[in-house]
Amino acid sequence: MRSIIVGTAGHIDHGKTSLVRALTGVDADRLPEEKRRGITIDLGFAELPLGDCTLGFVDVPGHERFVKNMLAGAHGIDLVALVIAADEGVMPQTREHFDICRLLETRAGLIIITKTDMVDEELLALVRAEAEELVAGSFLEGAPVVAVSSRTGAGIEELKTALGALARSLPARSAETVARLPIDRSFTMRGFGAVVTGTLVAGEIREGDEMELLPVGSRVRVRGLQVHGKAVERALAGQRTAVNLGGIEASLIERGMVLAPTDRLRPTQIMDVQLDVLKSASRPLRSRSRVRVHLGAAEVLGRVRVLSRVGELAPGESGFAQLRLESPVVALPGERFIIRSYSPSRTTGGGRVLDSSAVKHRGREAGLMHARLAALSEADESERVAYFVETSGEKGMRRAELAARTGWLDEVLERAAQLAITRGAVVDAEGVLVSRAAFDQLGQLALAEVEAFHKREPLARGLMRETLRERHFTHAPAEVFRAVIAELEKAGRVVSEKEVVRIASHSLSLSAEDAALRDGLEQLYSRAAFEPPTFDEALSQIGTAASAAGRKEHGRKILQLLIEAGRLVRVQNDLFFHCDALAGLKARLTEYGARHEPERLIDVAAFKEMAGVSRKYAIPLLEYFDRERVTRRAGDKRIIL
Ligand SMILES: Nc1nc2c(ncn2[C@@H]2O[C@H](COP(=O)(O)OP(=O)(O)OP(=O)(O)O)[C@@H](O)[C@H]2O)c(=O)[nH]1
Ligand SMILES: [Mg+2]
Repeated sequence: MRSIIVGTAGHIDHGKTSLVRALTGVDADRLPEEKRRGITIDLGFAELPLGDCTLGFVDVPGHERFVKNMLAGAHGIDLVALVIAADEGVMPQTREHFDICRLLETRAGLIIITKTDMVDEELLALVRAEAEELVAGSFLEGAPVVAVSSRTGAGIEELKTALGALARSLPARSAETVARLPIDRSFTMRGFGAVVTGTLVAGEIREGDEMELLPVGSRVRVRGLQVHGKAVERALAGQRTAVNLGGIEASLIERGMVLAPTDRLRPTQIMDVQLDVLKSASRPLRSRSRVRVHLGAAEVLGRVRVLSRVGELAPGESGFAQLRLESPVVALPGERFIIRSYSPSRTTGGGRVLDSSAVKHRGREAGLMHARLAALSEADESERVAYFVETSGEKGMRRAELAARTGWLDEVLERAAQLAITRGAVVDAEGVLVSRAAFDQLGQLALAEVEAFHKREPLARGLMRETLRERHFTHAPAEVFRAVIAELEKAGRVVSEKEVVRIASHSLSLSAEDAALRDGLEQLYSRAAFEPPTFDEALSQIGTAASAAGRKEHGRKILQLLIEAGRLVRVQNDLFFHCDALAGLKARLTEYGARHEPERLIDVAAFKEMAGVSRKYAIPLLEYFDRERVTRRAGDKRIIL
């Protein structure tokens, strides 16, 4: 069964509540004060089954002081019933409510002329003409105009038929975003605890669901659900829904809070928007002016920053702006909102959220931001992904952050992300999305750094990965670093070996002199076996001019080459052994172990004798073998592993 939400709209006393009663039999004025004063103060609710669909009515107050309450209900409606009393015609809140519906982009509706029993045909025709003039050029142009009297019942049946036809002609709500219930009422029900109500604007809620109450972030449990006054197991998008919540007290819940899936959405205070100022606004909307922002069922104060050179939007103008709110709200791109002046409260405009999690823009960025937001406002899903990912620069954006930023369901997000990747705007760096531009920029920097390193250190094998990461990737997550290097490697630009990265074409071309030095050193250590010289001794034995500091430095680099190639092994600071000597010793250790089963123990004395080394070398060698997991210390002995 389809649920359609119908919101009333119109001037005070024009017969909205009476009409809802004539249609549904329900008096939507439930507060004692409303009954006493004969006016609607806060939202009222009623429903009307109409064949294959149910209309959920949200009855709003017409009084100009309660427009804020009207707004808490108007955001989620599918159809507007614009009520105009035949005896008064179009009045200020007729216009204001109608403006609000236009700004909220209410999809459809109809005009209902009430109190027909109080006027003659001629006056009725006049009001009808006035109504048609009001809506000319808007979404209500050509909409049905139905004349009724709630007192006599005249026209009520025709109205039901018209409502049914409209309801059936409405396209289904888009199902791209996660569940959101902006709360318009909360109260305690004896024996049940906290109950909240609202129009479920997207997704579905099931009994037993764990949910999050935003912006406070409290975890709550759905203990029970009602739709149109009946207990149900799940509520669907577009339904007036009452939720019995466990895990929270009603006194902590306020109108405007949003019930959403846990860990999915994040509250925000700065957003970039597209803004339309009403033609009827009394003055331009200036940057820094304080306004009331109505978004979902919430009302928050904030300041506008118009993103244009003049810094203001004249009545009737549209543009881009940033809203900086004084308290956090839940907002998603595409959501509509209303702006009212701070004092006196008048509806001055409204618009659409483009980026709900923006950063403050500096004044001189206004022009650039204007252009970027103009593009964003026209962007498809994949382009929006590209935009959001780009705003996070080299930090990139994880799927969870993108989900919070868009409100999209996983499959929608993945589809958009894949398209952005295919189109080449975004790179998937091991799960972190980065803009192609930021990714390539990092690649260029890395390449330049490695090239510069080779120039500086022609004898080194390559630049340490860690050094490279610290230089250029401090703001990027590890995934991005690895992906950048991997891509450079795949493209054949660099080779990444263990701890170092080198340019693919880089090869060590030693001069004849250096090669001789290298070979000399290796032979020396090979011959010395377990009586290795210190490095200084080695250099002087080969007969280089080791006294010159520069030569010594150079010699160290050649030594490093031998170490990197695995020919020499640094066992302790200035203690090097030839790899063959160590391999031989390791073989003898293993053999010794086999001869001493099952304990496989060896003490320092036995080791000294076996290796034929002094104590000076025995301990560092054993510690080296410990590190290499050839032996393990056990008291003052070693187990041969
Ligand atoms: N004669 C006549 N009176 C009506 C009709 N509809 C409403 N009224 C009267 O008009 C007055 C206001 O009606 P409501 O239904 O409370 O008007 P409303 O638009 O809900 O008012 P607010 O919610 O305060 O904006 C009441 O005294 C109703 O009895 C009608 O069709 N004919
Ligand atoms: Mg009323």
